[in-house]
Amino acid sequence: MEVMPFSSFSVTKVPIFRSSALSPSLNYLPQDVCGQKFKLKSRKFSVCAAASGGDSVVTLLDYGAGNVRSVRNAIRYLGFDIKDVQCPEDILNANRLIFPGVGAFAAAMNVLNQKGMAEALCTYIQSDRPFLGICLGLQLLFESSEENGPVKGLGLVPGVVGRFDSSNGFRVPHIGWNALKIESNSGILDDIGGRHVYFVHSYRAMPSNDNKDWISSTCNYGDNFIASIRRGNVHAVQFHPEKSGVVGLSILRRFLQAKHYGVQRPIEREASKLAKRVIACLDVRANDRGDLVVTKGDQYDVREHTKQNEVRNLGKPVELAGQYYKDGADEVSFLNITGFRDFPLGDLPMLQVLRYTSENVFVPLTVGGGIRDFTDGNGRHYTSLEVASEYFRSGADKVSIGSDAVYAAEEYLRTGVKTGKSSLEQISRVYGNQAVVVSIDPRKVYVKNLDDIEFKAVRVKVPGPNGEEYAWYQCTVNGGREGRPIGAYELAKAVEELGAGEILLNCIDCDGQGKGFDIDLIKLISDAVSIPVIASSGAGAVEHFSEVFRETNASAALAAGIFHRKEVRRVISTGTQGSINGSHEVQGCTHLSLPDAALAGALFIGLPLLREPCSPYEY
Ligand code: 1PR
Repeated sequence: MEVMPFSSFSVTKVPIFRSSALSPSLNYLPQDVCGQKFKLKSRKFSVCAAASGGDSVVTLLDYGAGNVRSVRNAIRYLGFDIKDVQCPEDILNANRLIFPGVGAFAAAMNVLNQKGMAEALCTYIQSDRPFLGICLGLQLLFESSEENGPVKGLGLVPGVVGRFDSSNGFRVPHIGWNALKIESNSGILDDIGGRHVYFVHSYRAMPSNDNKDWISSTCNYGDNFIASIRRGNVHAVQFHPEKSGVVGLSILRRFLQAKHYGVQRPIEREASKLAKRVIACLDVRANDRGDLVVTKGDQYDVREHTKQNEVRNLGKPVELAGQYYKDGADEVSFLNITGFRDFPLGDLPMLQVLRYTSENVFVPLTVGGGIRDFTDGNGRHYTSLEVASEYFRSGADKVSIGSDAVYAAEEYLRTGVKTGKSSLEQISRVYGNQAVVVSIDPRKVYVKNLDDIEFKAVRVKVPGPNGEEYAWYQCTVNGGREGRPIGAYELAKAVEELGAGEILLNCIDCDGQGKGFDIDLIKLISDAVSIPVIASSGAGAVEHFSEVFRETNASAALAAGIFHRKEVRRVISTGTQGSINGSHEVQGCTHLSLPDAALAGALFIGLPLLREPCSPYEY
């Protein structure tokens, strides 16, 4: 196969291997990382004939750049043990290797180069040893990436990794659930059919003549992009099998067992459009006895209106999260609602909740509350980045920032300067903006005239108590306790610029009321930004979900009370576990074409068909 030259440097092909057992296309590599010209540490690597570890051992390449806990949990859940790569020889000695790339392309390549692992990886892959790259672990196999670059990759697969184009209305990052178009015999995807898998990424590799022999599936998000590649025993996927529920676990298991694939003909099917997500939210706090409980407020008041005035206790966080996962939630969010006043790293139970939950919940987990710089009672200072890192290490895939993002946005709008020091900027720089959600807690303020207010206001569908036709949405901090001089619109635009990857848009007025989402607010914000917006607060009936997806450009809808009160026992999954023939799919800015009734029907309580048939995905 010809290796395409790419703009930043020229590629000269050099023979690396002479083994006739190798696929011819693996005999030549660009002379960057895997060749002689950019020698790393000039070792002579060879793959051990008798690889180490038994059949139940998986070697994991975790170069320490982020959260690979979910991958670990999924591997263990499937009954395999993990051997961590400590040195390049561990790669060469692996029986099967999983490389869950996380973080930024350049940082990952730096680590791989510095540790001599890039060369070992190339050697291992060229020898057609069992390999599975995940997300960045797929991108790194290509020649280069435009992410903060161009930056050279391993150069095993022809092509340049580029950013999704958001100018055509597609929100970047691409976050959510898609079905794939199987392009060739993928082996590990043999059973996937029209089922959805979870993506979260801003960069992607595109199909071309030069890499077409590698491509096993593609997906579409504005452009056609490569969803997976396969050559022999070498696989890599852009999506996250470890976060794709039972379907993802099945893909992982096929790779780990590596016995049953390779015989089935791919099913002809187009890739799906991005599905709207439904997120189950658990507001968590310590009750008056100090136990961490799931609670739920009415307009943020979480205390019972009784003599004792106790915190409303709706159950145990780990149990409820597990239940919602089983019921088909596309994602689960924990909000540590008193995190603004307690120090979250002192709140070890919350970290434990994350650890236990992530052992059995294989869809994305978000955690929020208390992400800010903090000095504890002993004078030890913790940065917000350290707080977030602890959350990621404990199993979170995304963190959500509330109050601190408001302060950062105010500062940015006042000075016009991005200091790079806010929690939002720091965390998104290190973990990527797809890992940072900003949670907005606005309160509706009615006004008579647009001129009465300096913030963006909307004409409301239902006039205010004194006949006001307009309203603006005032941001609050500290769990709604303090109003700030900034509107939700101004905040959303500012945090997008500062590096937020997603917006969780609550509404204090609607919270817990069960009367539906605030459509005016959600339309205002989802039209204003090009990152995904999660509509939150007010869901009380299945129709409210269809309404918010039909009337606004929200990418996801989050609810709490409706699930806790068991009014909708099955989570209304549009993307994943409960995908109903892809019927809820919507693309970019276009609206749901599905009639309300059909969606509402699909969202119906306890509808057993919401789950895919267990076989062949049962364990
Ligand atoms: O400011 O960074 O410490 O973050 C605190 C986080 O805790 C924020 O995300 C904030 O939204 C949340 N929070 C603080 N106080 C409360 C409270 O309820 N007293 N909960 C609170 C926010 C709102 C939603 C809720 C939806 C759906 N809860 O998350 O789950 O409104 O509810 P519904 O479907 O029942 O209507 P920081």
